[in-house]
Amino acid sequence: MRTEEMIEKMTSKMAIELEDQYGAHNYHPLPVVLSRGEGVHVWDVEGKKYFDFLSAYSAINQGHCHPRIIDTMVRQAKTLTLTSRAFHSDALGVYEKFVTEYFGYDKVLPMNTGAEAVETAMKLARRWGYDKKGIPADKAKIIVCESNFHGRTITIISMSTDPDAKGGFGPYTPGFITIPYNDLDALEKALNEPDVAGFMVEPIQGEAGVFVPDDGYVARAYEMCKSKDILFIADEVQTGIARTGKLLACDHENVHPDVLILGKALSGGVYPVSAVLADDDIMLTIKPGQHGSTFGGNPIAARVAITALEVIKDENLAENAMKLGEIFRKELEAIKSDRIELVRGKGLLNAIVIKPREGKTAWDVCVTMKDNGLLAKPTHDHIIRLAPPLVINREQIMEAMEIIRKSVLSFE
Ligand code: IF1
Repeated sequence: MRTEEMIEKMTSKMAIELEDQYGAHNYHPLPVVLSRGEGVHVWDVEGKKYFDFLSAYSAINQGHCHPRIIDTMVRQAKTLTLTSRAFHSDALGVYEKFVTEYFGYDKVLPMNTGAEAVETAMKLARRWGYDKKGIPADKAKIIVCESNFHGRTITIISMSTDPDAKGGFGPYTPGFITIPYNDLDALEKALNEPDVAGFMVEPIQGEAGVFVPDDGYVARAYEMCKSKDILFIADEVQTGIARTGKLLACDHENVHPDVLILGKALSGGVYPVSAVLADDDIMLTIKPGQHGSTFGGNPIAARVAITALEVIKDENLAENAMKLGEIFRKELEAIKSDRIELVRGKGLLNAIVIKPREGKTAWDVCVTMKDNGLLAKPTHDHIIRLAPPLVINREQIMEAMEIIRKSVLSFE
């Protein structure tokens, strides 16, 4: 069958079979095949409508196919898509000024994926450690937390404590000190180790199951790093861009990270755009030719990111996430079911912990929610992350709540 014909005649069954036959098996998706997205909704190939409560792991904060962002992308795509950084473009400098003023830093290093931005932040921390702090060559260490998730490259999984993410891919990159999350005593001890350049942390651990640390943890950790002249590096790839009810999760504690890592919703989910922001004393330790990427800072990424960030402010999406998140958690806590062990989250980054019983796990609850018209995905066996686009309104949250309630209670 010709490609056009296949697309013409596509069914969910066909799509799944094609992926199984021709695609790597590095995911285990829910059995649903999506073909359209708009706002908080997606539709499958057969035309069934769903609430999207994953938002592509918080990349779709502005809602699917936001018209303003799409318009910007289409306009730029018809004009100039990619120059590489061998030449200047008329889009990059404008974006760099916009994004550094938006978040309050001297400079930005533009990349594409979150993992690339995390790798960039680690290279920056090491270079700053050697050039400014006088750490002996090849001795720099970065403190990270257990149950972290920062991406899938060999160096990033070298600092992972998740056997699925890390196992079987050695040898690993050295230079990491791992401490328990949300444990300031452990951090204090690690900060006294020699040659530490930075502490990299998610202000809320997303993949681990939306672990919200104790109030004050981020602020205290930042102060402790400052007292030891160690960089506080915030990975806000998932928690940033208004997801937790503030522009950044660090804003809940008025922390301005030394190095800020952004990705995902930086483009509203329409294009891979990530960024590392820092002030000159850190950023200028990387010299011409010492770092880069073919697509980093390309004209489409630059224009799209400006529009995506304008939408966040113009539509008050952080305030909306804060307000609706509170309502959402209250409604979840009101579900009378002992299947729900606990509810946790901040803004519209939330999770429920499901008590497995008679072999039924979070996966089964997600399949039932799918059948009832809402898409979410378990993270680990017993936790379901619930993270709709931040453009969701109160009526939609209540409608989605009914689906979640009905689905959970069907396991009573
Ligand atoms: C997958 C998880 C989430 C991230 C944080 C960096 C990155 C991510 C805090 C890397 C990416 C994605 C990766 C994707 C699924 C998703 C995920 F389940 F893997 F762990 F969100 F929790 N820092 N997270 O969350 O960004 O290179 O992907 O652009 O790998 O399955 P990326």
